Amino acid sequence: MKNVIFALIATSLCLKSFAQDPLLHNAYHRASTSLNGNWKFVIDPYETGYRNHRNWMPFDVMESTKNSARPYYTDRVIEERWDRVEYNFNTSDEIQVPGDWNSQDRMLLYYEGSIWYRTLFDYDLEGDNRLFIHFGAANYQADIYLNGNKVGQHLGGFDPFNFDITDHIKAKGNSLVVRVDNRREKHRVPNYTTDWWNYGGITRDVDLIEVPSTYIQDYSIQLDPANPREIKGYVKLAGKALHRKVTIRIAELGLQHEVDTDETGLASFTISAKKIKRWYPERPKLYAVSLEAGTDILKDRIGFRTIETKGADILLNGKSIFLRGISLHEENPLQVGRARSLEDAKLLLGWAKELNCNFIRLAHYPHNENMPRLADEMGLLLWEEIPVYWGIDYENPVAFDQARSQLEALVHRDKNRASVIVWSVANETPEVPSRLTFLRKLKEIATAIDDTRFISAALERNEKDQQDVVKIPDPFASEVDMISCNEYIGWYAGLPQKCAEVTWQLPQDKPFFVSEFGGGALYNHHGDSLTRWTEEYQEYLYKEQIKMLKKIPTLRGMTPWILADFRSPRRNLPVIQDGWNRKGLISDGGFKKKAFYILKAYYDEMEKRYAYKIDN
Ligand code: GCB
Repeated sequence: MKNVIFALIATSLCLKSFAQDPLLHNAYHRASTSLNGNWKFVIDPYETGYRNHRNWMPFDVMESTKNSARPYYTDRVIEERWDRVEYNFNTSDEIQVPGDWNSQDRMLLYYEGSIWYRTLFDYDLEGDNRLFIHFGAANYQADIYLNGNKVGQHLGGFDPFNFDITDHIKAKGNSLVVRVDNRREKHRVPNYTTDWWNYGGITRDVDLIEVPSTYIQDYSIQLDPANPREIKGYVKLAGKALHRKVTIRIAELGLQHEVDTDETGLASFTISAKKIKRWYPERPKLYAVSLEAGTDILKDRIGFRTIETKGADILLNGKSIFLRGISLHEENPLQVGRARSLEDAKLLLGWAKELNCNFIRLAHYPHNENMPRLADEMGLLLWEEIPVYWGIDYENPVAFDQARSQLEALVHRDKNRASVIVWSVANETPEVPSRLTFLRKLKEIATAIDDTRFISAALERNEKDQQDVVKIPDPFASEVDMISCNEYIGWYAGLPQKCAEVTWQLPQDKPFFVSEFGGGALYNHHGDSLTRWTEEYQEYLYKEQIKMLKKIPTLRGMTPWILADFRSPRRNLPVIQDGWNRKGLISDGGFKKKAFYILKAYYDEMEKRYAYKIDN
């Protein structure tokens, strides 16, 4: 009992002390010093550097409970522990940051556990400026130590996080140690089972970001959906002097607007913007926007548009649109591993453009910020999603907290991207009673930060009874703005001709969207149209699916599964899969399969059918 109480106290202290600092909005455009490069690493499958070998407690939690009058940091110099006898970062091997570890060393291909990283750097911090360390993402738990002090912990594999390290930085010889642990656990989000590779490591950029002692922490600048001739927004300062003047400028429109923040650093505003050119996929107009608060000047590129539903229609700037989409994972199949660069994003979005898409589903977790930034530039609308996927531990508040923080970080990061129109809170989640409350709360959280976009989730159809009338019995369907459903008629359910036998029964007052359909095909594997895994079968399936979907009057878009073959440890059929999910329209070698052209032809047709005139 004593041990349990000790563990509970320790855990709560730990949670409090290692909470991360509020995210810097638009870290993307802040002047920064990159810490990317080759870092030293130590593999630690038995957690020798993290837990006491006798009582399993993490060392830093133990340290934090010794003297509660002090901040809950560990005094222990992590590296001393490591370098003392059995480990030595200096003589260890190196690994590339950013990058997943699985693709960098054959020995780590299936590794799920802890790895310690270390990099050394010098830094001259000016005057009373503050310094943050910013991670694009690390999968899943990251514990960060600077010069032996624990500066924070982050949970969540795909969302950005930052810590204020001003109090720990030195001019010379800083040692940054990061422990990353990618175990799959019951209370994590996602938990045990996913149909994608659990790539571990520091998978996105690491940057040092220096800001003045008072700085712009957050802002939102968008067209007011209720009055699209006005820009509506807020700005939030953090730091020493919260009450001050902030200037918002859009030079191209001759707009300059001043606001005074209150004592909490917050100011909201509306700016008249009658001459503004709207953002459309066909004309992705972005404006250079700048915010100025004292010496803190932050620049952004923002597109202005509205998005709403009216009955079954989706209206972009008041025009009815059809979402010609495709799903994609954050993987560049040509280089294998987690995509991490702007070039990777260009390759994937370029392929989607070749398919004549105007919409992408970034499945099944927040992707690198390069994606929404590039989508803004290229004119692609986006569905963004968190990994509330399959069987989450819905009863557990710890799991909810991790879903919540990932959603908050995503919405916070991308709320000024014109491309993003959907926040999806779940994918194919089983109908257990606690799950509905879980999803409802997530919906509220996203809407509280940003109420201008659709809330959706990839739901399931009535699969078990295999009836010929297809419905979406999920009660969450009545709570989303766009009813979205994954269906594998013709692949997991029957042969492609099954598509001709079913009818869909759907609510008439909301847009219907197919978030997944598809089937596997190995590139250049040929046979007749009823032989699974051939390109011909996949082609036939796409033809039949499209014929079926065309009959649904409320259909306003789709994101078939999936743009390119991707790696998954669940997919081990020898010769055909060999660790790859083969539902891609493009192979792991970058070659287009036959079904690619079927979908493209359909999208060409839908583009004409939904053509509109851009008049503003
Ligand atoms: C699904 C999942 C997706 C899988 C896909 C498949 O329903 O949402 O993550 O990869 O099916 O290939 O079975």
